[in-house]
Parts: sequence; structure tokens; C-alpha cells
Amino acid sequence: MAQAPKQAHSTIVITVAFVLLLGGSSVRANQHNEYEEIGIYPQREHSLTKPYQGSGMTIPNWDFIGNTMVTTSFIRLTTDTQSRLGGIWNKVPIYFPNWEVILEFKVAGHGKELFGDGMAFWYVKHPMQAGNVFGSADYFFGLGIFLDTYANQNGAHSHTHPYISAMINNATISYDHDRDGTHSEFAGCESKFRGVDHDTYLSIRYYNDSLTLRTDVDGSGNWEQCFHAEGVRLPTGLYMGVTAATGELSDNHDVISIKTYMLDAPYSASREDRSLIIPSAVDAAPHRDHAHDLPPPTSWLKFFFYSLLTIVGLAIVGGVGYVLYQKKQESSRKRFY
Ligand SMILES: *[C@@H]1O[C@H](CO)[C@@H](O)[C@H](O)[C@H]1NC(C)=O
Ligand SMILES: *[C@@H]1O[C@H](CO)[C@@H](O)[C@H](O)[C@H]1NC(C)=O
Ligand SMILES: [Ca+2]
Repeated sequence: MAQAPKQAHSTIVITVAFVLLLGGSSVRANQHNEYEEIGIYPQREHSLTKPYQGSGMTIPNWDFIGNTMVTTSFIRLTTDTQSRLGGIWNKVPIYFPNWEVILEFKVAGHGKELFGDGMAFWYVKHPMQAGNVFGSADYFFGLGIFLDTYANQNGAHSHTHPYISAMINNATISYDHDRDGTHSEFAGCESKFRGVDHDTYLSIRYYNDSLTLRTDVDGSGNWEQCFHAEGVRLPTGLYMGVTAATGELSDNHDVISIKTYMLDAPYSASREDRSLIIPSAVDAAPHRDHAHDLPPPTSWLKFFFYSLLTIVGLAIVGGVGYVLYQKKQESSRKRFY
């Protein structure tokens, strides 16, 4: 963790203690302000807050893609309609190596049991590429964090949805929707962020080559850790974005605000050129073998058919062999007698 927020905690503790002493009320510190408390403010060119400044559909430093719609109080990436995709992308690459992004979002819709597909936070080389991974392109270069609301049934995984997972890619791996990306994620957690009345937040901190995900989805104002993963290598100079997609199932996927904080480099930071890093991560998720998946029905049919063919074939060969053997026996008998 950055040293700065620790100081913030003690400030908050003192403040809370003071408030409790004075009024005995149950006022709670809102952890979302831990940076502002110590004078660290969001980087303007990488942030997005209400009221969204700009004329008509434009917001300075941000691009839109797909069905994205800007209102005065939220940015709707998809409406609660089938087969939509949308996204907002920061036009300015992030050149500082240590950062934290706080995303305020909302996922809700008419569906009681069935809804989808979800949204994604990106830190990638190629922004503005519409595609089939929650609205953005597959084989990405960088980091993808997926807020997956629909459990595709082919995935032999043990978690429930909604589920948040993280994937690092060097543009060689495909996100496998059928299995909810379980074979390519390096960390994740269950999170009940959908269909709630209060505000929902995701914090993504990339610091000292480690990635920490925290959520506040219960309206408490307090962060809960989703995961902390060390050995995560990401270059500087990539672009941040948030995208969403619906398919047969749908939901409203909204972005309310994005706040990006620049963090001081850790004391031990090396002087390497971080713009040259090729994304990689040490796998923190328990590995699930592909072998656990059942082959699709057609394979079973094929297997049965080939087995039958083999048995019939063996029977014919065996039969012919037996007949030949008999004949040979007969002829040898004839010869010797
Ligand atoms: C890209 O990632 C794959 C899979 O993790 C790995 O096998 C490969 O070595 C990586 N390529 C580079 C250039 O790092
Ligand atoms: C940075 O990470 C290294 C290796 O994981 C660790 O030893 C070091 O204490 C970390 N530094 C800070 C400031 O968190
Ligand atoms: Ca899914």
C-alpha cells in the first residue's frame, strides 16, 4: 500500500474519534476521500466527474464508442436492450507508473434472474476498438478487469456471479466467454454489485508491480478487498477505458465517475524504462484444467461411431483370419495326411 493513505487512515481515525467524542453519533469516515484528505487530487486529464463539461456529446479528454449516451448525471454505455455495446476511452495515455483509479458505476435493469453481459475496465495499448470482450477487442495488450454479471454455463468454475476477474494479456491470449475467462484470469472475486439502490465503486490500484482491487458495493463507504496480486507487470503509456456489452441478455451499464490518482513511486523502485514492459502476471488464481470440461455431444457421437467402426472392423479382420486359419489347418492336415 502507498504510504500516503496510511497517514490518511490515522487522520480519519482521529477525526472519527473526535466526532464520536463530541456527539456520540455514528458518523463514519468515507474511505473514498482518503487521498483528498491528504491533498492528493485526481489527475484532471484522466478523470471524469459530474457535471460532465463539454458541449453536446463531447467531454474533454474522453472519446466515446458504440451506443454510449451522455446525460447530466451518468454516462450510459449500454441501455437495457439486447446486442448493444458502448465505451468511453481516455484520450491521454497514463505516463506515471503508479496509480489508483476509482470507478463509480451502476449496473441495473429489468431482469430479475437473467441479465448481462457486464462491463470492463481497461488499461490497454489500443483504445476505441469495438469487440466481443464486454464491448472491446480480444487479444488486447495490457490489463482487463471484467465485471461479469452472467455465468456462462460451460465454465467449470465454482464461483457465483456477478464476478470480477482480472486478466493480463500480451496480445496472444483470447478471452474465453464460454468459460467466463476462468482459464485466463489471474485473480478475481465474487461481488454483488448489480441491481442495488446505493452507489457502487471499484478501486484499481497499480503500485509497486502489484495490483489491488477493492470494492464498495454495500453502500458503507468502506472498501472491501477483492484481491491483491504481486508480480503484475504493466508498461506506462497505455490507455484507460470502460466498456460494456449486452447480448441476448441486457442491462443498463452506467459510468458515474472516474477518478485517477497519481501515486508516488515506491522507495525501492528501479530505474528501468517502464514503457518497454511486456504485460505479464504471476497466476494467483487456482488453476482449472481444461480436462474437466465434458466434450460437446457431437464428440460423444463421433466417439461412439468410431468405436463401433473399430469393433466391426476387428470382427471382420478376426473372422477372415479365423477362416484363413481353418483353411490353412485343413490344407496342412491334407498335406500331412
Ligand atoms: C505472451 O504470453 C504468453 C502466455 O502467457 C507467453 O507464453 C509468451 O511468452 C508471452 N510473450 C512475450 C513476448 O512475453
Ligand atoms: C514492493 O514490492 C517488493 C516485492 O514484492 C516488496 O519487497 C517491497 O516491500 C514493496 N515496497 C513497498 C513500498 O510496498
Ligand atoms: Ca459471463
